Amino acid sequence: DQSTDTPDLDAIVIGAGMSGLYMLHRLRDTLGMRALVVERADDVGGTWYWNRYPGARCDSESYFYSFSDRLSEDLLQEWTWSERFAGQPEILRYLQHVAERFDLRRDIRFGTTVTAATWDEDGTRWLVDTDDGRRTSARHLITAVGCLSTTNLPEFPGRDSFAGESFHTGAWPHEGVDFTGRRVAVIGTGATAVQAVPEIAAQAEHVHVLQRTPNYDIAGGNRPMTEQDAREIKENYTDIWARTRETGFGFPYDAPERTALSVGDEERRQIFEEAWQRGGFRLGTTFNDLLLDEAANDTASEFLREKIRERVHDPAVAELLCPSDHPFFTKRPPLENGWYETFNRSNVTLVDVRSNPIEQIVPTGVRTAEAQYDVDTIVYATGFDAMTGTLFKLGIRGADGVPLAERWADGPRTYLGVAATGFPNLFMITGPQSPSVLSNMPVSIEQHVDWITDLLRHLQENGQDRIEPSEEAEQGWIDHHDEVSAATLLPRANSWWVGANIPGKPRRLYPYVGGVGVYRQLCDDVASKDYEGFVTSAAS
Ligand code: NA7
Repeated sequence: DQSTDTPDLDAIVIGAGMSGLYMLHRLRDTLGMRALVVERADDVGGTWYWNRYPGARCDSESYFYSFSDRLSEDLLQEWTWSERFAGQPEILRYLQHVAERFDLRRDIRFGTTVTAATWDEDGTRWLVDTDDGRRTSARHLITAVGCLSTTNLPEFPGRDSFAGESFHTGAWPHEGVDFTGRRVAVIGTGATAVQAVPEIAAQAEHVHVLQRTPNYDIAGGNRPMTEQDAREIKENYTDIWARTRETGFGFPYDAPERTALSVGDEERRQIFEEAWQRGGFRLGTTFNDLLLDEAANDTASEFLREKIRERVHDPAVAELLCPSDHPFFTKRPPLENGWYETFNRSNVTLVDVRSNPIEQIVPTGVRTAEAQYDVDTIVYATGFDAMTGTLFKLGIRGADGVPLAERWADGPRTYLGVAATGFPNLFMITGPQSPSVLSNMPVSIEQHVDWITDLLRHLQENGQDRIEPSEEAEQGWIDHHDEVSAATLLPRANSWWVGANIPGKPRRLYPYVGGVGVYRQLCDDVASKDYEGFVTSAAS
C-alpha cells in the first residue's frame, strides 16, 4: 500500500534459516507484530537448505546446535539427535519441524528474492522490492541472511567452457550427484571439502583434490548418539545453555584457565591428546592463549602436524597437507572424519595448486601451470563471500539514499554488529563485528533475536518509531572491535574471516573476537542504559 505513508507491516525479515524462523516467532508471537519473512529458497532452512553436498554436517555438536530453552523446553526434551554431530538432512528436518510446530510458514513468502530495500524517511519505513514485482513496506527491516550464503566461484579463465558438470558445494542439486565411475576435481580444502571428499572418493573412479592452503583439521569424533548420551544431555540442559552463553565461543566446554606454556611438554601433549580423542573444537579451548601468543599457538600447530604425519602414509603427501603459513585457528579449522586417511587411497591424488597454480578451466578439465587434469566433474568447494556478500546484494539504501555497500566501502561500520548509522530501523542478525562465525551460531542467533525483540518492545512501550545508532557510538564499537582483533593472531592469516578470499574485499576481521559472553554483557549493558548509543524518535 503506497497511497499513504503508513507501513504495511511492522517488520520484514529477510531469510528463513534459523535466524529468520526464530525472529518471526518473536515478532509475531511474542510482540504481536505484523511480520513477514521473505525467502529466496522454496522452503525454510537457510544454510541447511542449500548445502546438500555429500558429507555436509555441522561442526558444532548437535545437542547445542539447536534452539535452546528460550524457544521451547518441550522441544528440547522431545527432539533427539541421532549423531553427536548432525548431518545436513537431520538439521533441515529439525528446522522444518520448528516451522511446523510454531506455524511459521504462513508468514513466509518463499521463492522470493529481495532486489532493493530503500529507507523512506517521510514514512519512517523501509520499502522492500522483491523479484515478484511487489513492493512491501515495513517499519523495521531485519536481515537474517546468514554469514555464508553468497557462494564464491573464482573467475578462472575458461570456467564456462567446461564440457562436464560442475557444482558449487553451497548450491548443491537437490537430487544429489552420482559420482560412480566419474573422474572428479575438487577445488578447495576448507571445511566443506574436508567433509565432501571422503564421501566422493568412496564413489568416484578418481578424485584430484586441488589444494592451495592446507588447514589444521581437527578430529571430528562423530559417532551415534546413545540413549544414555541423550538422557544425560536432557537432564543437564539448563546448565548446558547457561555455559554456552558465557563462554568465549558459545560452546558448553569448560573455559581454559591455563596458558599453554604454563604446563610441561608431556602434560600439554596429554591435554591436547585428550581433547583430540574427544573430538571437535575442544582442542581450541585447551589453553587460553592459543589465539594470543604465537609460542603457545606453535605447540598446538605442531601437535596437529604430527597427527597428519602419523596418518598419511606417503611422507611427501603428508608434508603437503601440513600447514606452515599460518598459526592454528587463524583460519577456521575444519573438523574431519577420515579426511587424512582418504589420501592413502589409490584413487585420490593431492595436487598442490600453490606451487602449481590453476591457470585455466578447459572443456576437458583443469589446467595448471604444470599439468592438465582431465575430469568429468568439477566440484567448487571454494567458499563464500562471507558476512557482507549477501548484505550488499540486497540493495539496501539508507538515509539520503546511500547504499550500504558504499557506506561500508572500507569495511563494515556497525554498532554492536547489529545496527548501522545511516540505516535507521535496520537490524542485522549475526552481522559483521558481532561474534557470529566465531561462535556456535545458534547461541549467537538467539542472543541477537532476543536482544532485538527487547529493543523493539522498548520502542513500542515508549511510542518510538525510529532508531539509529549515533556516529560516536558506532565509531566506538569499531574502535573496540579493531583493538580486540589486533590483540589476537587472527589478522595474520589469509582467511575468509578477514575477507582475504575475495579479490578487492577490504581486509578487516569481520567477526568479533571478544567472545560470546563478553559480547552479551556489552549488549545487555547498552539495553539496561535505555539503549545507550542509539537515537530514537517518534514518527512525525
Ligand atoms: P573456505 O573455508 O573458504 O574454503 C575454500 C577453499 O577453496 C580453500 O581451501 C581455498 O583456498 C580454496 N580456494 C578458494 N579460491 C580458490 C582459488 N581461486 N584457487 C584455488 N583454491 C581456492 O570455504 P568452505 O566452504 O570450505 O567453508 C566455509 C565455512 O563453512 C567453514 O569455515 C565453516 O564455517 C562452514 P585458500 O585457503 O583460500 O588458499
